[in-house]
Amino acid sequence: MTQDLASAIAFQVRSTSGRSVTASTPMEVWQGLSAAVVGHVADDWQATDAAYKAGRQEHYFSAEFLMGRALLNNLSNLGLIDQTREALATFGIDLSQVLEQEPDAALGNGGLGRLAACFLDSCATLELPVTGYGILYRYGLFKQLFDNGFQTEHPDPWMEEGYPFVIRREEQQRIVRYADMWVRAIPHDMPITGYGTRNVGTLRLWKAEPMEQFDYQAFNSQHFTDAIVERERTSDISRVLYPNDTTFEGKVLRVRQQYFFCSASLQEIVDNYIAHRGEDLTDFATYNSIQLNDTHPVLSIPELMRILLDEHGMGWDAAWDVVTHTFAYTNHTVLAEALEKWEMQIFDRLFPRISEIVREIDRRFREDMNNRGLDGQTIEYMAPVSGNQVRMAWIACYASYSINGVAALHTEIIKRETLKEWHAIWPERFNNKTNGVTPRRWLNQCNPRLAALLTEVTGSDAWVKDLSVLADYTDAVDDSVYDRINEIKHANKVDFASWVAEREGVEIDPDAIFDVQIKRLHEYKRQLLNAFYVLDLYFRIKDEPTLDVPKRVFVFGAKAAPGYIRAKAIIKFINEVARLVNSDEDVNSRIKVVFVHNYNVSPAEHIIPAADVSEQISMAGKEASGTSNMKFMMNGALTLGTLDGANVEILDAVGDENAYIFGATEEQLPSLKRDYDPRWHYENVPGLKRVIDALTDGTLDDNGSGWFHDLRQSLMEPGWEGPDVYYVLGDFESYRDVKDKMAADHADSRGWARKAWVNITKSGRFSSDRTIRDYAEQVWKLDPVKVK
Ligand code: GPW
Repeated sequence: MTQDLASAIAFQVRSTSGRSVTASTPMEVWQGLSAAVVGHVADDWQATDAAYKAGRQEHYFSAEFLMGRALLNNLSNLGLIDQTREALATFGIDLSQVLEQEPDAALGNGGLGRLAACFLDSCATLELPVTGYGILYRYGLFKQLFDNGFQTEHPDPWMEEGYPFVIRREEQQRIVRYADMWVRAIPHDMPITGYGTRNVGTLRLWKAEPMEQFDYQAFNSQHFTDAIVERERTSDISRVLYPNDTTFEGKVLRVRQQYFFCSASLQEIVDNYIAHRGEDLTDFATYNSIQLNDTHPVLSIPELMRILLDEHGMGWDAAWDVVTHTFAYTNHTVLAEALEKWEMQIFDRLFPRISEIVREIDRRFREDMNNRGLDGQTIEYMAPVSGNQVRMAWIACYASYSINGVAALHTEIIKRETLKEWHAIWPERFNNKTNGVTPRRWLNQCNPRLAALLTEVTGSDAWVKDLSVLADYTDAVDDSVYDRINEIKHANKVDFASWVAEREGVEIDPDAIFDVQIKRLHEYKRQLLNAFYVLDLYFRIKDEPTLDVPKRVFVFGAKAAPGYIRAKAIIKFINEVARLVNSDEDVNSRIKVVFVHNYNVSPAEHIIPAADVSEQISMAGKEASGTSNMKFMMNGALTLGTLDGANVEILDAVGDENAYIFGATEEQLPSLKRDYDPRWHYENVPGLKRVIDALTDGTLDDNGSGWFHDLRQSLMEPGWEGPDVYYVLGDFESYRDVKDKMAADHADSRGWARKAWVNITKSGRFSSDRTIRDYAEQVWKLDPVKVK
């Protein structure tokens, strides 16, 4: 078998590189091996596609899929890792070196995009007929570098060297029509393998291309450059991922992108329905359901109306009936700045027919609400169109048969506040689906040492497909397992330390506590609170050089949206704190700070298995769920967090003794903030003044940008929403207390390991398999379809 595999790989590598395997570069080996894997699944993929298309299907519409690397994931799902390692070894090639060649497919910003990727993995593993639809961005999320501590952004042309995991399906192209241009949408399919199944699902990513490769008329005349420019204009649509996370940017190109993938996907889904069941689309929703990943794909609602009305001659009421049984909407945030509102004029200009349909939805909505006896003010507030704005979340709520939040607390908040008017009318539409993450990538693949221990303790690898089995072992192990847990964590930290040394040029001690905060940079996530702790600890050690503090490494990873200056200021601040701490011989043997640049999926796979402490410190009520909290838990890191998002449910699963919770609760905050005075905390909480003053007293240098002065102001001076909107000063003292306590507790290594073990074994609820089963049973009404 190894021989067969070896020759299959050799054949593909030679075809890719035009050289013998041994003379090929590691990148060429990656290319060839990846192509061999696609070849390996081809027949099953085709069979799965045919089987899924014949029955009821779920379609997951998302502007983002943060897939990360594909090769190891596929080898693992297909059970080919050992064979592949041996086959490569016959050529003297090291598999792990080949795996590190692969670029991340970073077609997403953060949690929302990565959630979509975990969901696809679970759907394939559970053999559910689900297809993902999105955009094939030529440039993924920007690459982040630091220049003197400042973030700089660089393009990420992730496919430019060739990417075997997407297959162009030229013949299945559709045309997307805008008032000012028509565009070809070319599907590019990625196979989605599942663990221990022959089902292979599909992620379909659309690429925009001009109708004609060239306008030959112009090409042959003096208008050569015009022809090129026109060509660029259409390709622009799928050129780049917008780098905003939880912030809406009202750019025309962004609406074009959204309409582009919605229209192309719906055309295909409707065509497939007709091919199987004929021209009468009345039963469309019996065979199709569409999950809207936030409001980015909400243009699908008027677009499906248009297709049913204009292209299939349905009446409004019949079409609306189909639409309102097709769509389900997931809300991912309560932040007002994320709510998508488009200017009506943009719709008028790009797609006047969609404008017309949206206005008609609005007219009927108002009439409907009037008949229900709602007052004028409420109707105006809820209306799909108001002033010159189209409100995408309101359209989603009006047209969807299901509306869900992504953690229990978040769902309660949207019912009580964000979407309360909708909940009052349609309470039955609301449901919670707490997020999850795939244990394949986030445990089995990234932490092979822990995976082996789990298999040993439980007697089989069944946990990979059913993480809940681990709960039987929470109390069923002895000290020898806790010792193994500590050995594994230590070995992972040694690996991580060498990765950091090579990638960031910082030496860290594997015996220190690794305390990690990795997520997009946002004020509400409060990386600043963490950095203030570090700076305060630095001052404490300087004050009292004999202070007995456990060794610590503080790890950060975060990208800021390029236009979010306050977030960029926080990055600069953390980098300056790192410079101060790491270069001070009085402290740098005890504490270090590492800011991992260009944080992404594959760095996360190196960082998370080595973490002792998982920082989940958002202001309560602001983080809808969080998903890195779940990844850390699975890998035995203890949560240091607020009662926010899914942290609440993690605490519930592990118990008070096995998590470190601090800070104001969502319930307490309104009254705490009513007469909140950050200056009081600044004056009265020991150490806080010194830390805040360090922003502007010359301790730290912002290189004349004025950014640190602005940071100080945002905390101390009354502003539009008041000073210190995210309660950083208010929560500082309780954060410091709990974090100090946590560090002290780490000294009891068996006690710590026991807590880690509880976290690992109680993480079953946070597998995306559980989440997807809940969606399938409760929202999608979808049964598995086993292909072979
Ligand atoms: F604003 N989330 C995200 F709600 O990563 F659309 N990007 C986004 O644009 C939005 C939400 C949006 C995140 C949430 O912040 C996080 O709490 C949640 O765990 C994640 O979505 C997945 O649900």
